[in-house]
Amino acid sequence: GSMEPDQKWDVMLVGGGFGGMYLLNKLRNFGFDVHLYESGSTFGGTWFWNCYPGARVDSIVPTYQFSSDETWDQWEWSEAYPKREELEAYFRHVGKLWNLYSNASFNSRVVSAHWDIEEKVWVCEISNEQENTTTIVKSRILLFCAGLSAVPYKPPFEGVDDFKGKIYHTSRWPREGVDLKGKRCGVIGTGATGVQVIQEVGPVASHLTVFQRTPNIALPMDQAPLSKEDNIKLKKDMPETLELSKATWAGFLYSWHDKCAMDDTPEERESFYEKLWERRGFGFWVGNYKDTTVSPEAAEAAYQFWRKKTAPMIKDPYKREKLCPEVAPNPFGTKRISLYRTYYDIFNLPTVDLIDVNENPIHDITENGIRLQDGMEVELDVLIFATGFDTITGGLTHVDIRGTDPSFTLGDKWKKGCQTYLGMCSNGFPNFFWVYGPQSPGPFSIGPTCIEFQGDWLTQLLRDLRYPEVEKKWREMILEAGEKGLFKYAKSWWFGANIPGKQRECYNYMLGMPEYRKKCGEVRRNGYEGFQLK
Ligand code: NA7
Repeated sequence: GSMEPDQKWDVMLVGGGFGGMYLLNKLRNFGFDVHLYESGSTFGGTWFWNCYPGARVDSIVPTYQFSSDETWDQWEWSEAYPKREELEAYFRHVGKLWNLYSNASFNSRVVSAHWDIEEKVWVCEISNEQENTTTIVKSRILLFCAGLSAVPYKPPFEGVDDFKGKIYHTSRWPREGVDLKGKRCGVIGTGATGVQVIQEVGPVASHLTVFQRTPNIALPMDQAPLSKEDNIKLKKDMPETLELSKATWAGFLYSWHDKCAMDDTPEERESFYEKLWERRGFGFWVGNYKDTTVSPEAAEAAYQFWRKKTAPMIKDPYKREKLCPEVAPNPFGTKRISLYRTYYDIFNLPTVDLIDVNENPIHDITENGIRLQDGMEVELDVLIFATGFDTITGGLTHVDIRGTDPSFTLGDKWKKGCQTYLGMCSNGFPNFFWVYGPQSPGPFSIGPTCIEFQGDWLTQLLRDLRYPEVEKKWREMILEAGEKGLFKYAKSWWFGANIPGKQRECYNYMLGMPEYRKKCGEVRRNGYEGFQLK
């Protein structure tokens, strides 16, 4: 898209993932002059940036897509949990279908947004890092769709600059790929990303050292190829799928079980766990006993079952105890669970080591690799940071956003605690909103489910702001009355006909003074109905 300096929009969207794409389509359909800015070079958001090997979605296909039929009607998924590459193709498909490219600017990072009190607009500075240019854009409404994982986190280890090999953060992986064959690799971090990248790097690297702080309580992924017939069935079931995902706690196709864990006998519990385990996927998490993340006994029972299933996969007793410790690292289910395919098998490879950085912390990074507290040096060619993000708030707090009081940013306001209303806006930042962010159910939801709900809600709000309901009704009544009789046929200034180019419509209340007196009286008696008294 083109980008004129000093462009002024009704609504400016920041971020081109699910949120930005959904809102661009929706707001444009309602006649808003809307434009989207994305720092990546195409749509996809998190799926554009996170192009490390093995990146794939952990939410099962029918729930992880836009809900409107035209988007899935012409689209086929090849797997229940598609790869990043397939998701990127999906975003291309939707971008074309909704014709979004003409209202989007790529390689455009919003670095600051300042509210102009006089003009009542957001003045935003947009930087194009490729071309090293900066543009100023104004917008009445600013709507952030930067997601939960916009700002990568790299722990500040000493000596990073001394390292002679290559360092990559998973979420800023080179798009052209990296050849890891025969390389000595190190991965720091075993979150959702760590699990996926370790599965890919393990078999390829000449040696892989995993630096683990907290073991991931990973569940087996119910991955499956999807045939043409499967796709037809998925489409046929979409109405029920959508209804179900709207009804569950976080948009998953599972609900918590209606019993508490200790309501069952140990045998009943065992057989319930077995059934959940059979289904694979997140069932053993969000389909578990309803008190799993509430009662310590329930959490412990689920953890020990998980451990019993998982531990036998790992041959080496040291690695086994590190990956599935006897004592749960956190209450079961209270930290992001991942879905694995080969994660535990990878640790059976003779070329894969595990280091517990609680026992032996990373001291610093040297020119050859990582030096641990006890002096041991792990030599590496490639060091991979799978250390996550300034999750949830980072996408908002790392941008210089200043509202009615320019002396502080949104990030400053939230330093001592996040303050929002409905998890979509924050006082002192007028005409500023976001989707899929702090203090909403977003961080523990399937993205599209939360995004579409918030996107619809905000669109309605913006429409109501533009034309308050009472004005809409008043206008309808005026025009309807104007249609009656012969007045509408005359070229009169009652109908705006005397000024070339002026909107031709009735500008007069045609029902007469007595009716008008009555109406205004009613409004007053009803507490000035339709006014917002301050
Ligand atoms: P996560 O889930 O934040 O995982 C980051 C990992 O990095 C995690 O294992 C951390 O250990 C580890 N970490 C972070 N700092 C350090 C230091 N200093 N030393 C050692 N290890 C460290 O990020 P992901 O990218 O995996 O997942 C991102 C989410 O975004 C994912 O859940 C998706 O749903 C969307 P810790 O567990 O904190 O002990």
